[in-house]
Amino acid sequence: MPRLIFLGAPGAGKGTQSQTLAHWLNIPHISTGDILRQAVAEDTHLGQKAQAYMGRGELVPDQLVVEMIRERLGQPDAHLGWILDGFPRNVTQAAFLEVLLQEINQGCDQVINLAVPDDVLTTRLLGRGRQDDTEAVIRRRLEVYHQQTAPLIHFYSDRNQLVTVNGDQDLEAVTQSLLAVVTSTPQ
Ligand code: B4P
Repeated sequence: MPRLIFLGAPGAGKGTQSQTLAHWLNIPHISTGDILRQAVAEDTHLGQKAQAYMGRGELVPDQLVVEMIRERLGQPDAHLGWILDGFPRNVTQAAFLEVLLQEINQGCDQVINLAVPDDVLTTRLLGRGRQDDTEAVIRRRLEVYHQQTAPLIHFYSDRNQLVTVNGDQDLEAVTQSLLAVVTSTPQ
């Protein structure tokens, strides 16, 4: 069963596509954004801490997110495969994940970068209209992406794990491109 990481800017379609792929491959879809939004909705201790960062379009502090991932990857349904959507988001988180995967004797098969131009991202996010999809917050999220998350493209290409897929196609075409990549890799 594959273990996949989805990289991409906000609105690149990580959530949309990784949900489809996880269903197709019958593996858990682990979205840090979804876990954090649920924590906010349930007003947990984590949610109370995360809310302000998310509302400003900033990354939630690493120590909160890495503990969330450690706990989630330790659950029984994650032993055979997973898709990580929205994690890692910076080099610190990527380094943590490498150590964690060694500790739990797992590897990552592929890192998929969904590439979409910034102007398309903004249009998509404004159309979605989630609480953090206002113009000012989207601008900040894109800045944070370019400063903190985009360096992961080099991090993973240096490790020969990166595959880039054109995310600027209609939903079905992106899914087909992803399936072609995932099913062509021996697991
Ligand atoms: P996320 O939940 O990860 O959200 P995202 O990056 O904005 O969206 P995604 O790329 O998944 O877009 P989607 O498929 O939904 O993060 C939210 C916040 O949580 C962050 O800003 C941060 O504060 C916090 N956070 C999360 N992970 C963290 C971490 N590891 N560390 C610290 N903080 C963290 O698509 C968007 C829209 O585009 C949808 O409306 C969709 O329908 C549309 N769309 C998708 N593909 C399309 C296509 N091919 N054509 C047309 N429309 C398309």
